Amino acid sequence: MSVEKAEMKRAAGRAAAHMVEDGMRVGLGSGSTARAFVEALGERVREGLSITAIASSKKTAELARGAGIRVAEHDSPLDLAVDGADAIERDTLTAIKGLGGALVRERLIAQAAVSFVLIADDSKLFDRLSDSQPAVPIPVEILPFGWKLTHQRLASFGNPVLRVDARGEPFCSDNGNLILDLYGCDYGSPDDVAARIKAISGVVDHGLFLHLATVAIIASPLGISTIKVGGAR
Ligand code: A5P
Repeated sequence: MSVEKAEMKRAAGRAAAHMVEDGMRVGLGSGSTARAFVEALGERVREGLSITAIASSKKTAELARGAGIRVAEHDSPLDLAVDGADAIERDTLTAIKGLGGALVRERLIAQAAVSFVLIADDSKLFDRLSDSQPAVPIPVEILPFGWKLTHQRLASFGNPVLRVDARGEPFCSDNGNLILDLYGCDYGSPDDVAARIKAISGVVDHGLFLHLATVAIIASPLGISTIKVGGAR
């Protein structure tokens, strides 16, 4: 990652950390931009902010505890959740998430939050989600049981590729599942595609995050901009 990109992620993380208020229950995303948020939030906690956090991955939970943030079970609604994204559509704030492999818990957290905020550098922002193709696949978490059959069913949407880890072994999510990265999906109507993918037995969840984010904090070399659903700034 370039120094400039890392600084943009830190700027977005800091801006989101300033949205957190005393006493809040806060959802923590996963990935490098969410990490910047957790680090900035940790600084505020060390300065006296009192919050309870819910982490979307084992890695984020470890990072948060290390930063001095209290991490609890996900058992009640959240005031705010902050997470990164792989692609964000400017007007709708529809996002593709899950290249880090934490999409199931990320959605469980986003859905429980009164306000779900996306943070990203400007390379993640697209006028239309389809403009992010073919670079950004839709990650789909699936059960290991019968996975080849699930793979076959998903092939009617595009080209599903089994994700592997650094050793070339099938990637295993925090939930013990596999991930298929769906390339070349034609999702003219993302709602329809999302519903049809979710309806396949064996699919646990997919990375299309629709109608969840209310605000996106986008960092560019020029600074921070805040985008609301509908494109308002
Ligand atoms: C994790 O599963 C993902 O949803 C991440 O939020 C997403 O991949 C963005 O990650 P970066 O902030 O590292 O680009």
